[in-house]
Amino acid sequence: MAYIRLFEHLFKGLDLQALNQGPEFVYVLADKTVETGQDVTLSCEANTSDVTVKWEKAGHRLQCVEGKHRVEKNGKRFSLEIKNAKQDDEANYTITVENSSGSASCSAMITVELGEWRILEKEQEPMITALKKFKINNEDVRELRFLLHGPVGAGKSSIINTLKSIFEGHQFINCLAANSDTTSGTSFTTKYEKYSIGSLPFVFYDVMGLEGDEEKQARGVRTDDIINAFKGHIPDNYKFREDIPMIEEHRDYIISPAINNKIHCLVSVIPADRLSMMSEEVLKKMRDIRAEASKLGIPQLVFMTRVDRVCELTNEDLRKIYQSKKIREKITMCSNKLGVTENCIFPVKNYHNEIRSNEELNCLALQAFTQIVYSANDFVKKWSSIQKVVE
Ligand SMILES: Nc1nc2c(ncn2[C@@H]2O[C@H](COP(=O)(O)OP(=O)(O)O)[C@@H](O)[C@H]2O)c(=O)[nH]1
Ligand SMILES: [Mg+2]
Repeated sequence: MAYIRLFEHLFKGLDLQALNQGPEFVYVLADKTVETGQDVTLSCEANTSDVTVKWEKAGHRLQCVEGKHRVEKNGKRFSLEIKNAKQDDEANYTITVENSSGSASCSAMITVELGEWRILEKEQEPMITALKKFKINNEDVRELRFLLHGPVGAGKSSIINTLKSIFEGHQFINCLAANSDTTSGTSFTTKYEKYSIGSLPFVFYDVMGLEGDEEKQARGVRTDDIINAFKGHIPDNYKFREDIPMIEEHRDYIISPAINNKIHCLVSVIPADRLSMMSEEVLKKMRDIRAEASKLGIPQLVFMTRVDRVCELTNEDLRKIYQSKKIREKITMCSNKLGVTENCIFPVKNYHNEIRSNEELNCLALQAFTQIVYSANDFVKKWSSIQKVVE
């Protein structure tokens, strides 16, 4: 009995179990998400303090930087503090505690979210009011004309639905948009049809989608027809033909188009969730069309749709869209594939299964819409000054 007491006395303060079996964690590290610039601490607790501690970042020994990392050991508790988190602090961190009887490890992921990289307007009313009051800077122009262009199923018709829903006060879900299941093969739109937005002086044309694979190569509106549409040679309701372009000899060809017949802004529509799968054929056709628009001085912007399908953060809360790394990456990818600067790319989410009006969704669409309205207006303004010089 006396021996046992002596033994207990000698090893007082030490955890016998840990000595025999090696250390174990009582609390493990937890994953943390932090905004850029914030401090973050990972901590855990073992069943003994008699250990040496090693921290690793992404499988390599952590190089502690002064003022950046602080490693602490306080009895059985261990922590790693990272100050002023930056993108390159995002990693999996592992702690290993070790003594002569063995070792134990646990890991956690630190995710560093981007700060807001663009501002999402919070209120729709000021934008709606400004657009309702909007006056075109060229008295010869009755309405600003936008051409929506992009692959089948990109969400071109849905953009029109979304804007109509905002300005006409009720939902236009699926009255123009195709069902998701039917968008893989054919396009819904073949006519050069004009869509108005309430009684505003803005109209959209939604041209038949592009198809890229070998068999369907001929599908979609011909590039020469789209260029003729830019220039104002194509009349409303003209039914595009895949085999024959609209030519001067055609009875409906507008020979001397006025500014009112022309397209004032090209909107390329790209589905965020299909961007990486888009064929080089389709992308080339889109780039060619953009190059033609550039020659004619037509402003061009990109609406990147279906953003809710590529980012869970955005899907759950659209207000976080401009903090999303995934959306940012898609914008960069889109910029590289189309050769457009990132600030010309606007992510949008369309109404597709929502029943009620949604202010965040509207704000995102209105910001993008406002941008194309101002770009188109600049184009017609420039046109009117060119006309004056000619006269
Ligand atoms: N989840 C989601 N679905 C969308 C969005 N925009 C369009 N869609 C759906 O995508 C499909 C194709 O859209 P549609 O407007 O017909 O494409 P279009 O061929 O370019 O006119 C339809 O089922 C739409 O409901 C969006 O922002 N999010
Ligand atoms: Mg359509």
